[in-house]
Amino acid sequence: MRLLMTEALEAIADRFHPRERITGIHSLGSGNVNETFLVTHDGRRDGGAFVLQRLNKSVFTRPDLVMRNLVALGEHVQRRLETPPPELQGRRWEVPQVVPSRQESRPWVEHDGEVWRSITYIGAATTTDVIRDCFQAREVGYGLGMFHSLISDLPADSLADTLEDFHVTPSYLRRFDQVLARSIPQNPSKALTNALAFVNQRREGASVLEDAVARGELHHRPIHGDPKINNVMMDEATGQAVGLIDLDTVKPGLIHYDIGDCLRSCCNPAGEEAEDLDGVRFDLALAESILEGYLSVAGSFLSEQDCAYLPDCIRLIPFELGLRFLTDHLDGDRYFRTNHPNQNLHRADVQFRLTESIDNQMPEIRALISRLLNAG
Ligand code: GN1
Ligand code: MG
Repeated sequence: MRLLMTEALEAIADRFHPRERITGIHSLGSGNVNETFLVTHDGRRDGGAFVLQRLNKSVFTRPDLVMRNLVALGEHVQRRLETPPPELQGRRWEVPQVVPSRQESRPWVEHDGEVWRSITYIGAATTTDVIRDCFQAREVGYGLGMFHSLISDLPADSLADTLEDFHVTPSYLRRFDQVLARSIPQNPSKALTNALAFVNQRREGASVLEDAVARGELHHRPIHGDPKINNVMMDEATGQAVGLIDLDTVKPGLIHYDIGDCLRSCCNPAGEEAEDLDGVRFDLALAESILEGYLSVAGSFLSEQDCAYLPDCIRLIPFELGLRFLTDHLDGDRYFRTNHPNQNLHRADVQFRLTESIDNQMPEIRALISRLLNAG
């Protein structure tokens, strides 16, 4: 963690905790959208640390609604935990809570036109960018299942839609077409030519989940929206999942978006920023452990139709993320933060390689899912 005690950051942190008691401000995590810091202090409140975040206002255009969702979610899950579900027996489960600002009545502060908020830090737990083994994979699956279970009775209409068309693949495709039409690349590189061709070969299947929603086969429920591997906190001592973080995208959607996103991020052992594309692959054994963990908690609330679309979401969500990265590359890297010019193109290539690997294993993936569902 990099230490970053600038005057501006200290002044913002002071709006949540007296600055004379703050002992350090470090950058935290590797998010592509918001900017995140860990503030440590010598007080006992919040266990000596809290998370400070600058919300990306061009992505989250209504920070007030993001914060309202966070508060509603936190209150709901706290209530549910008063009578913990049997699957939580003997385990720890934590929910990041909004930390109020010291002076304002609203739970965020503005500084130089930017929106900052603070949430509690889950101590004695860590995240990882690349999965270690099947035990950890099972725990990630359990974590997502527990999260879905705890929010399954939060009425979907009590959550605002803070990111319209998030994970609606046909909308990303429309946007891709618009961006491409106005910025047709001159002398495209081989990588770009291949990526564009990849999208065109697969555009037909992009509406599989939304078509199922339109036919009434799948229904929206509260979801996490971004359950990638490094958003699942693991207990430092036991290695068990203890909670999901990064809750800004919690809103109504399909649980399939979450399952697809979790698998695409965990089952590629080379990671999202893999340098060597040849190392990118979809690992079936990890997928099995994640799904096993997920179904051990969530199996009981999946309908037959929900189950029928599981293989589709596993194939779709990596394609969708690749498409989002590629569109942003063509659009001048305005959405996903980058450190070098072709980073979003390379990220797209990684997701497209993963999609190919999934495609090549579709019969095995279908067989695996039927086996797990029949066992449950
Ligand atoms: C973004 O900011 P971060 O890294 O938590 C994105 C996700 C992508 C992810 C890929 C709001 O999440 O949808 O899957 O990058 N979040 C948003 O790393 O677009
Ligand atoms: Mg996120």
